Amino acid sequence: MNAPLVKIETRGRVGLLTLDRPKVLNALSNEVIDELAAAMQAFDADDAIGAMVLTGSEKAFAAGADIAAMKGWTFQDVYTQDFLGHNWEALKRIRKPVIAAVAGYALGGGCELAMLCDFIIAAENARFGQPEIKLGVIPGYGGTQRLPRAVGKAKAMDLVLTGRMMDAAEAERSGLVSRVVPVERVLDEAIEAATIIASMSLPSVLMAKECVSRAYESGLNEGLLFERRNFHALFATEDQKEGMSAFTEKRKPDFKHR
Ligand code: CO8
Repeated sequence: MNAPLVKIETRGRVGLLTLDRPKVLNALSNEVIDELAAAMQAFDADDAIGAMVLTGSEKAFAAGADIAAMKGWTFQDVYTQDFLGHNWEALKRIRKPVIAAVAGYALGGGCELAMLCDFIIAAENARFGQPEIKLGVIPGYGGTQRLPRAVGKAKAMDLVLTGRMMDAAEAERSGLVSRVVPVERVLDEAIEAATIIASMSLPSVLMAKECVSRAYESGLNEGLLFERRNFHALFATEDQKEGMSAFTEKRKPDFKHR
């Protein structure tokens, strides 16, 4: 049996997933994405888990799709096997929040994988880029779509057309990442954030994620209506009663996640 490509652990109510192909800087093959999707789906279905963290190594979150594997493929191969299709779509359907803890390179598919997460906490040594143009192709899983939504058209065009990398400071200034911390802090920072999220009422966490995601996928009026209906729906939960009672009684809420 082959060694696992993704390390799967838990830290309290947090599911921790670590890409583990150090020799090729965590290059993403179909097998990696299959393993990742299966692990995330299992955490998504696990009542003991409230949020997830996805990380790589200090040198590389992921240096992109596996170029050695892709080199000889033809249109027929990638189209008929639906490369970047079903298994990446499975990642998109994960309902619990996923934080990317990015140190080192997040390039090509690696940058796209980080952007697929709900937010990115970066180490000071992080480098983001979409260098596919240098290989004679273009980004294949959201680089031309999620990047402009995150950083605006000008910077996205710059990165996608020149293939240059941006450092963590530029990524934070541009809105791609939510926080930048020293490299030795990045995983703990992400686990602490995920632990806070996992301590909140699960129905409100799921709805908050769904609503913020909707901001990227719909017009303002539809998004506002979607938000209001979800807000109304949360008044049907036990945790809304508990959260508001705890506030008025000046104690910590004891959420039951229902
Ligand atoms: N695929 C396969 N192997 C890789 C990749 C990769 N993307 N990146 C690095 N490696 C391998 C190298 O070949 C090398 O192997 P070996 O030791 O056997 O020669 C090893 O990792 C270490 O790499 P380097 O020696 O190059 O390390 P450096 O520190 O000198 O350079 C870089 C680090 C700058 C990250 C450099 O490795 C690099 O430029 N890598 C390629 C980056 C890239 O072009 N990424 C985009 C790939 S295309 C893509 O992602 C399409 C997206 C589609 C959606 C997602 C699909 C999964």
